[in-house]
Amino acid sequence: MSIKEVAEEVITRYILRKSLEDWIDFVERDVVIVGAGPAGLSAAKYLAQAGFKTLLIERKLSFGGGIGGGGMLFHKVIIESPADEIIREIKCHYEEVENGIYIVDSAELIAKLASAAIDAGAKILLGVTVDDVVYRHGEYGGQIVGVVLQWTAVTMSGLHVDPLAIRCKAVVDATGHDAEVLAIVSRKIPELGLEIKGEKSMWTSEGERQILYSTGMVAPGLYVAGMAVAALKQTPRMGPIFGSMLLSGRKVAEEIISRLRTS
Ligand code: 48H
Repeated sequence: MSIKEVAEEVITRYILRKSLEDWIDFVERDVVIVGAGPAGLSAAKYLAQAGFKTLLIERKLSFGGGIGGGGMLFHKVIIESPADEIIREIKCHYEEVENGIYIVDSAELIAKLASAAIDAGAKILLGVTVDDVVYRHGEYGGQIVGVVLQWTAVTMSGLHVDPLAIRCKAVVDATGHDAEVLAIVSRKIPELGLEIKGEKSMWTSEGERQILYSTGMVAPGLYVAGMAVAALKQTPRMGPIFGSMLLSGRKVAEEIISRLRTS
């Protein structure tokens, strides 16, 4: 077997050309989701499935967020009903250990969720950090209309490099415990009235219920899903159970779909 010879400049040329073609397409999106954890991946799957141009931006070079850590690094996470509908949809293997309580391998859940989002048409950018939003103030008040991006490597280096921005109709904060996008908005756009109070100590069932209840729009153009909801609403953490994360992603997608279709 002879392996095809590929010149170095050919590799460079195609990577640059094809990446820039994609980036030019990313400049205007229907929805930008920040954070490729369980909530962000689930939201991306449902939004892309509904035909919306969906971009998922992840700071790290891998997706899955907190799923990979399982429960204290043991490689399993719990899912409870009705989120089993979602794990069946993405064809993730599971075992029902008690009525309505399911256990899955964390690595498989990451892979199947990401694959479902990508197959539905969502684009995922790794190694990119959202470090601000784009904001407009008009006659009817303020609105988030985009996000500001920087390479994670640049943010880590401390170099002063001005970022780029992209425009979208909806931004979802799915950044987990720190609710990073909401924290930026709370600091820089106080007139939107967002305050990050921080999550409460563990109370699994109440935490799961309240995440789902409070998922949705928090300011015009800005939505929250997953653990970021707990940081905003000061609701309890829940440990390594992921039903509400998956359902929160689906709920935020449904709300955005319905708002964008009627606007
Ligand atoms: C780009 C960013 C930025 C940024 C962060 O932490 P996650 O897994 O978040 P969720 O809400 O999908 O899931 C939470 C879950 O994993 C968890 O922690 C639970 C259930 N905890 C319970 C408990 O009791 O502790 O994923 C967020 C992702 C991560 O991959 C971050 O790297 C990424 O967002 N991210 N990406 N720009 N500014 N900030």
